Amino acid sequence: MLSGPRIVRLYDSTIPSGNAYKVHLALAHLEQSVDVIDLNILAQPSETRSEAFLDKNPNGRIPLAELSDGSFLPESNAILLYLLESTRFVPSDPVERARMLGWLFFEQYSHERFIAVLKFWTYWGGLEKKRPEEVSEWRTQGQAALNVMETHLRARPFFSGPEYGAADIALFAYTQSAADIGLDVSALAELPRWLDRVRSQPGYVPMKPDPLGCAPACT
Ligand SMILES: N[C@@H](CCC(=O)N[C@@H](CS)C(=O)NCC(=O)O)C(=O)O
Repeated sequence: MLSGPRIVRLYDSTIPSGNAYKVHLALAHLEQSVDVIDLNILAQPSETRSEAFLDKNPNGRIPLAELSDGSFLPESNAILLYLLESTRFVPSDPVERARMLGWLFFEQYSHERFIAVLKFWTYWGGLEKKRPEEVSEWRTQGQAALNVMETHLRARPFFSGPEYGAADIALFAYTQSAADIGLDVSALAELPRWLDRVRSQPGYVPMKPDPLGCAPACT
């Protein structure tokens, strides 16, 4: 990690959040621990929308890191990079580092906003409340993101350069649930191998389980 204020607290949610899990997995690899505060994001309104929380993160979302200087750092991939910069989990070669950043941006723009959202509504929100066209768009775009990952993995073992690192952590968080929420991974040979490579990294910790187990969409 760079020299700078330490992360002392992580605002997480009571239900499993892949975005918060990214930070937990990075902390586990670094053998660090922080205080955790779990907020109820299923409450109406979500506890992340209270005035007190919005003062900390005007975007009203977890994960949120609290730093030792009293300031706050939102956005899972920004927290990930802050924790892992200058460690073996971020390439030092400028081009490899930029490519790794590319995968962090891909994760947020082309992957998370479809697969994470589909996962949330499948397990927790009630998919039937959403318009079928919207759900179908999440599935199409989520599947497309998995295909892009598969293509990359045919040539390289990881997304963070030659070694496992920050982009692998970010992409693993929701990709691990793709099959459970009904995305079709049967034609993707490299993706499951990469999931196993991530699970076999020293210090790997699993995400807290979805209490409902396999979602209705995959039965
Ligand atoms: N781009 C953000 C997304 C964060 C996000 O969507 N958080 C969800 C939980 S995974 C949340 O806080 N939802 C509660 C709400 O929107 O009120 C990140 O990567 O950290």
